[in-house]
Amino acid sequence: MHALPEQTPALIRLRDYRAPAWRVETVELDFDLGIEATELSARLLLRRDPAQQLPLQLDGENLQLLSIALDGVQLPATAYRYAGNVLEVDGARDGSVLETRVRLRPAANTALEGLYLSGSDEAGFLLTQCEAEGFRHITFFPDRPDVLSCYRVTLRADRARFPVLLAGGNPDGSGELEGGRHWACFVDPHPKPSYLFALVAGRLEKIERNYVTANGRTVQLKIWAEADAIDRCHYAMDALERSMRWDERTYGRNYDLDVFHVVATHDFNMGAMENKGLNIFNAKCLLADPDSTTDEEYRHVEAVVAHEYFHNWSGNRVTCRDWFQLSLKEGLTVFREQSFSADMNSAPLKRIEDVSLLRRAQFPEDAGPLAHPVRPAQYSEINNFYTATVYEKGSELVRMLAGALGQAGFRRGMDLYFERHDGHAATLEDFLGALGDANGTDLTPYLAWYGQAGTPRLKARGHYDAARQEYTLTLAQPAPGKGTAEPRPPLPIPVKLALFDREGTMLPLRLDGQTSEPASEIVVVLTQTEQHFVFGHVASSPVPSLLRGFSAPVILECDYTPDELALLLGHDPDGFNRWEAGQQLAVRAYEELRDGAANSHALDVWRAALASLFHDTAIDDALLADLLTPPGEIELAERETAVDPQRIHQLRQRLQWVLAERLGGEVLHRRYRELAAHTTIDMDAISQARRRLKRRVLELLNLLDSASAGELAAAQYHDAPGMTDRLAALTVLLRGDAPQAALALLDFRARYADNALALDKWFAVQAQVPGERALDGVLMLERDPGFTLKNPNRVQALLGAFVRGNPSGFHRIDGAGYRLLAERLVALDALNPQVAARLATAFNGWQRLESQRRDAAHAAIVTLAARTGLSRNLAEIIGGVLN
Ligand code: 0A1
Ligand code: ZN
Repeated sequence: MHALPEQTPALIRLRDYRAPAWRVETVELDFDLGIEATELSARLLLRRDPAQQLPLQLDGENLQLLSIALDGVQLPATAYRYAGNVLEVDGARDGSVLETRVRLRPAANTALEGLYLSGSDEAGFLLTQCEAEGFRHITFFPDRPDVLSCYRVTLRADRARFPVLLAGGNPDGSGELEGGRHWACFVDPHPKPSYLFALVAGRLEKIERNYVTANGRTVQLKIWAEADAIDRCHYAMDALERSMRWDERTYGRNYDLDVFHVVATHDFNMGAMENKGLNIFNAKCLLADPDSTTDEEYRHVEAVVAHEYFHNWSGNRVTCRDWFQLSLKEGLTVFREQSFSADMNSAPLKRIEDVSLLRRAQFPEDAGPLAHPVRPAQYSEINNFYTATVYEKGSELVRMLAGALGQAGFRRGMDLYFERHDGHAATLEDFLGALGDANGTDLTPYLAWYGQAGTPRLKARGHYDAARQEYTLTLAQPAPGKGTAEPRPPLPIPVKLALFDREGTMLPLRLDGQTSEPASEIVVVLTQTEQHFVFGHVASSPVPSLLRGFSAPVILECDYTPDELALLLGHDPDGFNRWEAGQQLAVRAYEELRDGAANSHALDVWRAALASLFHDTAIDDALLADLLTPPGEIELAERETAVDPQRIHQLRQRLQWVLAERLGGEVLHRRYRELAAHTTIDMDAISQARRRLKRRVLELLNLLDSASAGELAAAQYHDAPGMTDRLAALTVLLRGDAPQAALALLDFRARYADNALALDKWFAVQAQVPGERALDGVLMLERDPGFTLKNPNRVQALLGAFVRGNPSGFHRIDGAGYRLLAERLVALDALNPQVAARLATAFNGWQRLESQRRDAAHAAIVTLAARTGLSRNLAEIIGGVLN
């Protein structure tokens, strides 16, 4: 029915997996580094699987082959063929040594995959990105994660141009060469897949610290950045040390090399990369200082540093058999990071943040044409599968497993997993097998979660029998298999729950047939389509608090009354569920506004409950800020069928206005003044929480009285001791269309003229101004000298913020937003297919738009799909969204 992209690329399928016919035992790489041209020799010791009589085939993309020798003999052109990104070599045996020499062009590599240049020809540095399939852009190799090899890497370069030479592993000598050149050698004793190879070369500064591991190894920690950024690396160093200690304490995992390098670059397609011994970070996930980094970004830096470090075990020591198992390392590592961040900061706030992200990014992905299981069954371009589903939903699955085993049981399971699979490439079955075996339990029912797309629904219904003093909770998952070709088994859904009486007191829980002491919170696991759970000795009709801490990644449907939700919002000691009750209540209030309901009971209950919490001195400022924030526009859109993002924006604004009005201008002003009186630049939890609440109060005031909020914001902007307060004030000025906004924008632009990461916030905040006018702003900002399509962070800051972070601006009824995106994708795809493909996922969900927008979006996508020469990355996404 729809025009599909010209080239429908070949699909790789999980069920076609075969063990490698050829392995590489050792790799010796010898680089002659240069910006315009780099040459390298690779010496591979080959091992043949005797069971497979296949010719030697190596991956290689865009490589200029200079010479090739097998077992010391130069090969004639008739003895090998290089076509279709595969090099086939005749005559190789088990134990053969293959030597190739190739030439690369790093400065011309705009895709930022393989070996490339970060920064300018004169001042920039060279680096590599190999996950997922970048190594084949560097040399000929069986570039698949189940080929593990020991690496020895020698780097040679001009000393003045490349004073710093780094590769993964331990240093193994360095010295001078003729003509002002020098060399350095690195040996990695741990076998690793090619995607974990990395090198960095150029002019970089470092900060360093010694670290002694729990098992007594002294490790040199070195963080490298360009000279103007090195002072912003100290926070990351502290975060790294905290991560290392935490992994020792929590999982008994020690670091395993003598040196750990971390490098910051401004040119990076993703957040960061866990290369063995040489992590490489997008500067925005590593650099931090109070003047240019918000509190939220500080937390993000800590989280990403931890994530990459934790990969050393979950990903590097135990890696993935194939890319279908990506969540084996990513879901697990996200889970480990989330637990770490919860321990370092506030656990309920972290959970709220993570579940919000899941709902904002993963639920829509799982509900649209790009939906895929946590373990996909097929792909065309693996780089398109670094998704919220693989990462965030993957983490939720690990969280369920950890919950099922309990803390000690999960640790036992993880110990066994690491012990069994250390130095090997594993599967999700291996993971569940180890966790289960260590605990004498069978976790295979959870495999079903990995194989199906879509967010499951969980229906909950309560019935109270006063005569028997019994409360029956009925849980159901709508008939699995409906609408799908193959019948699906029901999923195990762990539901953590508590019961409250109508005064808000938690009740002791006595589950039918259970003999142990009553607890105030228990987990029941729904394993069938429908089950009843009966609780005895319940004196009065209770209010259930379900799915506490978001114990399973499902959409809960429960017909709470607004008063029941208000009771949980007011009393649930589980901070997450308290917030969750408030979110559900806010949705009810929103729906009353939307439907013009005669009865505004939910709205009244919601604002009354929040008004009373606003004066509750026991509540944490940051939690209060979150309670005062209704679900975002993307989440609200998920619940509708003919989506009109502009109307959703207006209704949500109205909802917040109603809340602000109930709290009252006087009260909001007073609270703002109290919070502002404590303005500091400190990073402790209380100071951060104050800033968060101050921002929320100012935003609410802005809805009520934009003139006086504008004055407060202008003052806050100019007096701000740090970025959190400054950016919050700028945002409020722009949203309220305040007369002071223009000056503040000019000031910000000038103040951060030399700080790309801070300038990105200047782009993003303008791209996110709601409504029709945002698009003209984006067109103007594209002409700013600071903007370029060549840098992924700039693209994300301006175009990404617009298409993804500004629904009412992007979804213009005239379709101009869609046409702009389609045009930019064409230009971007020619430079960087990975970044183009990621941006293109903003078209996801177009089918659910109201008809005029849907037609306009469809037309833009079809025009794009009809273009020839799209990358495999972009073609797969565009083909996917049209489905
Ligand atoms: N493994 C990294 C993510 C990553 C994936 C691909 C990249 O280049 C295309 C870079 C990084 C992580 O999870 O942190
Ligand atoms: Zn990762």
